Amino acid sequence: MADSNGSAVDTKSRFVEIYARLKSEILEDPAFDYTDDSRQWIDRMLDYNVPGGKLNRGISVVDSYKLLKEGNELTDDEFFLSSVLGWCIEWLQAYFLVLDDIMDNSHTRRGQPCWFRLPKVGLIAANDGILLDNHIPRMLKRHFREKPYYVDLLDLFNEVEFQTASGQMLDLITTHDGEQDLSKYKFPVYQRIVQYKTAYYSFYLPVACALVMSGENLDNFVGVKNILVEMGTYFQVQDDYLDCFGSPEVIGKIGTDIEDFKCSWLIVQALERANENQMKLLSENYGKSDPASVTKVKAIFNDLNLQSVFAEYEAASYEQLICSIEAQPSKAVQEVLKSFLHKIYKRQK
Ligand code: GPP
Ligand code: MG
Ligand code: MG
Ligand code: MG
Repeated sequence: MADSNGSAVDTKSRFVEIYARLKSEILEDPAFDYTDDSRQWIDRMLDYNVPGGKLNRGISVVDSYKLLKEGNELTDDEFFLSSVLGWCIEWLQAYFLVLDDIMDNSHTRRGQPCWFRLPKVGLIAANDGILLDNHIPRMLKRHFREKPYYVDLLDLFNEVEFQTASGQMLDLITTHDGEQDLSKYKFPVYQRIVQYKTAYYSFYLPVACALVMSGENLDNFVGVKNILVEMGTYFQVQDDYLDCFGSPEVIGKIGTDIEDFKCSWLIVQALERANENQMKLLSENYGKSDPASVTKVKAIFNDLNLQSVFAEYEAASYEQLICSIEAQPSKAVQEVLKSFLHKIYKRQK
């Protein structure tokens, strides 16, 4: 798709170039007197964990900011600043993923071993996560300190990070309920987990960054926030679906939701549809790490036709989202939301 600053490919390559500058600013941070070894560690840790994803969240800040300016070309400074905010979200994502992979006992991420799986890393990854998180306010301070909206940005990142960690807590402690009684995994329980652990940081945050940079007051965008939370819920349903039915070579990670006893969208749907015998088999095999149990659970998911249940959910979510988006009064805001939705609709990874 062409835009006022050239093609989407061009936006992506300009966005990617900015990473090197932000990394070197971190490696030259005067607040810490780096040794050669520690500088090398951070350099490698950042390259391994920050830039290798789809970059949808980060680039969405730039795309959204452009759309909010309604066709006016971005100055180099505006492109750079919106990209810094985009990279702050990618840093936040790297921080969450490094820690999430430890908590979920995962093996691969973005087509390579999870960071903590590397022999020389192990639980040093926990501290690397803390450092990734600490880099965010340092980047914000360096580039936004003089802006009238600086405090709003800090507040936004703090609030969203708190909501995500709270959602992650729900994701983790809900498995205790499921272990006691699998039938506790119902849709409203699921919805609450994913709204907090995924939707705020993945969907609301990029658009909110663009709005703040455009001088808007976020209190006036509650309707937009609700739509983005709905979109984020749909995105996590896709993530849960791909955890079981996606191909690891395409999604870059091997699913662990069944082994981890997660309250995932698939188990919630399965429990709504299972007969007595299937229910018994699910109770016996869900949350077990041996491959035979996982195979039995997947067979029930297949027998219950969850692939078509998902296809229907996907189509219905899309329709509903488009309908809510078109009820938004501002055309520019509609475009921001539609462009985000089209990035994820029917995604395979
Ligand atoms: C996605 O869950 C949610 C996160 C990555 C947020 C983690 C938040 C923390 C505070 C650590 P997921 O486990 O389904 O993601 P994935 O499938 O990518 O492992
Ligand atoms: Mg997780
Ligand atoms: Mg995980
Ligand atoms: Mg997942």
